[in-house]
Amino acid sequence: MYFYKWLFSSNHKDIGILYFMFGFWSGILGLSLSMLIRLTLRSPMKLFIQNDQFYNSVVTAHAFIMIFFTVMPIMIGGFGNWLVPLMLGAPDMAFPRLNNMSFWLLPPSIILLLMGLSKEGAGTGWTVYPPLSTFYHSGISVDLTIFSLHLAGISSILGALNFIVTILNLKTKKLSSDKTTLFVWSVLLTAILLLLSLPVLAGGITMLLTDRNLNTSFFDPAGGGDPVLYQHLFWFFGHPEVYILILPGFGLISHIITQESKKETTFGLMGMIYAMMAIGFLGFIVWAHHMFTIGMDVDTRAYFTSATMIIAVPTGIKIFSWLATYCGAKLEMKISTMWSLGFVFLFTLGGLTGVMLSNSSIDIVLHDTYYVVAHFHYVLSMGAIFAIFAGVVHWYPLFTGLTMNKKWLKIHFFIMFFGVNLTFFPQHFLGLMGMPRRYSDYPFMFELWNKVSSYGSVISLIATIYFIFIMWESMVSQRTVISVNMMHWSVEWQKSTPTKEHCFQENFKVLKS
Ligand code: HAS
Ligand code: CU
Repeated sequence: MYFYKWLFSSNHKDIGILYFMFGFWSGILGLSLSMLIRLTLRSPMKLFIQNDQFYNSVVTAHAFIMIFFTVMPIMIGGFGNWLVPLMLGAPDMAFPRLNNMSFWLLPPSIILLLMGLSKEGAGTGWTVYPPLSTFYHSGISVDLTIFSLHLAGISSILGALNFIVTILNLKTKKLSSDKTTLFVWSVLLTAILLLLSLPVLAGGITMLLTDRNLNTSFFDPAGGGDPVLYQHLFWFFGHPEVYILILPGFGLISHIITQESKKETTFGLMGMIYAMMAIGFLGFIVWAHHMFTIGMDVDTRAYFTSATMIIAVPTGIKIFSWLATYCGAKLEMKISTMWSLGFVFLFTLGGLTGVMLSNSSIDIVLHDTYYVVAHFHYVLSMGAIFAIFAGVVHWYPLFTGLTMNKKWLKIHFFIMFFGVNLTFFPQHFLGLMGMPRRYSDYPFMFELWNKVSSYGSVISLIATIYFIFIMWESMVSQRTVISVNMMHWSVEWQKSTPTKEHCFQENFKVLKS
């Protein structure tokens, strides 16, 4: 039965498609929540969401949905499942049924999250710091959110195990480590990061759960605990998490840039691999740059500042290697070229503001302001999401057997580029003016840039609707072409997309007529 095919599938391509559809759906949900935020902030005096607890819960849900249910499923679940076995020459993932389970843990997880939102709401931010998340949230929303994270965490850990085993064991004999493609490397390193960081989050939120329900006091000074312990546990996960969100994107961009510049590999292939390893390693020893305001002693601040700044070196190696890959190539402004160049430019902007924030003394001023919000949206909305768009437009024909209208895609790119920059660039100014994050109201002096930002978000919304239209059009316009092709034409059309079998046993021989 059709329904069974999707429910019980152990085919990496089908599961990849499921991840894409799930991630896309959640992305629209996350986008909708962001529109509620921007509608509220378009002017002072809370003219849209008037309940502060609800406003904060929307912010929290927006972050969780975008991180755990959009970027991670699409990049690792979607692109990872689709491309890793193909790039390894493996028949499928090492544990195909575990792969199915990784995916199907996500829908219950997001349902728990949304149940939390529909009660009194977890107005804690995605960091879920106590005591706000303990004493000041007495309902069940925070518990539901914790359970949601448990499930999403198990899903990711199982997926990570699967990718590590697949990559280490299932590659064809000839693939030495320098022949293993950069996307596969990026997924391997991401999986290791996931495996080492998620259990720490799981521990932290489980301790929070017992503090809330079983009278422990890990994070309560009245019982000998310390709320700062939670922050350490959270950020020991949280900082590697931001590289989990971007490393697979780095992998995608490397492939696209290599192909679009018509070269065999990126410039400095080994440098790229070592840079990703260095980013992954350094990502584990910089976590307290999120906690400069807790009252840290000066030596610790000096250490975390310097360690954080070092990450600019391997990241810079990647940026300049991408540019060097493009160097000398005859650039055709194809649509995936545009997204990849957009990625390199805007991710760099976001990275540079990160280096600003890594200065502990500057961060005392900028922490919890919109400057931080601008920083992470440049690396996420314009880094991770641009990488996803680059990958989607690049591999859409492979994944679906369809092609999208190239001219429209170009227009979409420009609308989106304009929209996200209009949304997030002014937030740097708001941050420098001192506007704090996670409030639904603000003084009138912040009105102008908030208005501009809200208009920008509407432009990004229009771009997204336009993209949905382009995808829809690709499906309806090519349905007849495909059926004609399938009857008469070349051999690839005789297979459905994705192919029913796990993989071809041997390459097809295409006979020229
Ligand atoms: Fe970040 C907060 C520092 C990369 C995501 N980051 C966040 C948050 C998120 C996030 C989500 O040190 C908010 C969390 C929350 O809810 O509170 N971040 C950095 C640094 C880097 C960085 C140094 N972040 C990312 C990536 C993310 C991400 C990637 C997701 C995809 N970030 C911070 C800090 C905070 C922070 C503070 C805490 C702020 C606070 O107060 O809360 C680096 O990995 C960036 C490296 C990239 C570059 C660009 C390319 C490099 C070139 C080489 C030359 C550059 C040099 C630097 C030599 C640097 C081109 C020159 C420096 C100049 C300033 C000109
Ligand atoms: Cu960080």
